[in-house]
Amino acid sequence: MDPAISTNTDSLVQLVTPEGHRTEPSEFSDLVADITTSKLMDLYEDLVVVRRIDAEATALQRQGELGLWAPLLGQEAAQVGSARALRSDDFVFASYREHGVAYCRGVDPTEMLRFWRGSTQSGWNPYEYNMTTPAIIVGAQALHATGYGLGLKFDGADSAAITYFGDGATSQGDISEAFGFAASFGAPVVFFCQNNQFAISEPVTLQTHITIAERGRGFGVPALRVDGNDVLAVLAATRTALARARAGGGPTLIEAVTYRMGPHTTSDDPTRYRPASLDHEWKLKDPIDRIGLLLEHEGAMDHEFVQRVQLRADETAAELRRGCLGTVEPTPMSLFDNVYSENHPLIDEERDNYAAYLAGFEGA
Ligand SMILES: Cc1ncc(C[n+]2csc(CCOP(=O)(O)OP(=O)(O)O)c2C)c(N)n1
Ligand SMILES: [Mg+2]
Repeated sequence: MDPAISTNTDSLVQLVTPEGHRTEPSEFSDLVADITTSKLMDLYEDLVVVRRIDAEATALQRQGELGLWAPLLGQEAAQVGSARALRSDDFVFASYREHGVAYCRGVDPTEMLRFWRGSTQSGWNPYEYNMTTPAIIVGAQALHATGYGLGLKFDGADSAAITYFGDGATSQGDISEAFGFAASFGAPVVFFCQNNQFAISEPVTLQTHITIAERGRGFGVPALRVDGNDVLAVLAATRTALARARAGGGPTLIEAVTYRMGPHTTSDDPTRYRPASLDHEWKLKDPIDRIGLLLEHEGAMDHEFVQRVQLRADETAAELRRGCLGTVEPTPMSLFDNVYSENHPLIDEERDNYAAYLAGFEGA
């Protein structure tokens, strides 16, 4: 691209370098001054446990126990850092990849899997965790968050909505509409974009010639670019955006620059479109390694702590596997339940037809 027309001048907010060193103090580091060593250790544990949940779910899919899984490998810091900035009364509108956010909201890992196993049409009860179930329609959830945010404003509530979507989603009309609407009406929404560099096989460089942050600004949404593999920077950026929303300042877009280290889903083979050199480049920016190194530099990475985290990850993975294998599958006929709150002639007809179809297998 011609540098003369490039407006890509945004720098990244970073508080911890990939080598595990803190950057110079800044307004952002002030925002996480309360993160003591022990709180940093908790964040590290979150990152490790979330990666383990993801690895176990990927393995379950490979073993035929799940129909599909959308791995988050590499995006742990973006998810944990943002989710740990939220209050329980904030509402999360997620895409299909936010297992780390769901974990931080308290969703039971086995509850996360049921959707991917095809054992439920949706997932958990959104009101139990103030988090929606996975949205497959790319970008749609940003509109839902905007509408919810406006509702909060009308109610005079001081909570906020946050919506997660990818880099590719910013090419969808839904995201543009959500940006425009939220900016015009001052909706208390945090637009959290995980720019993981790819939309399936499409690189972000093809999606946009300006930064994603600038896409938001074009609609009047103030935007921040943050190192998405730096859990502290993400926490600081999300805190700022939430504070703005709560104070009546309207929406903020956070572009968390990260990398999807694995495939788009378990049905995808990234070696078909992604050079190994790019994987290698990003491996050096691993979100878990850098906090591990920081803790090591600060003398907190002792044997006891490492063991504790390992045990927690192992226990969570074992529980998830037990829960998945122990799923009580719904009966085929339950497919027709809860479509409408009352009987509906079309559903009644389809139910009868399907029962007759199933009866055809009896004695076969
Ligand atoms: C409206 C719509 N169009 C296309 C798809 C198919 N699709 C599923 S995921 C995806 C790519 C999304 O990429 P991105 O927004 O970067 O999110 P990521 O998967 O990288 O987290 C596409 C095109 C869809 N689910 N919904
Ligand atoms: Mg993407």
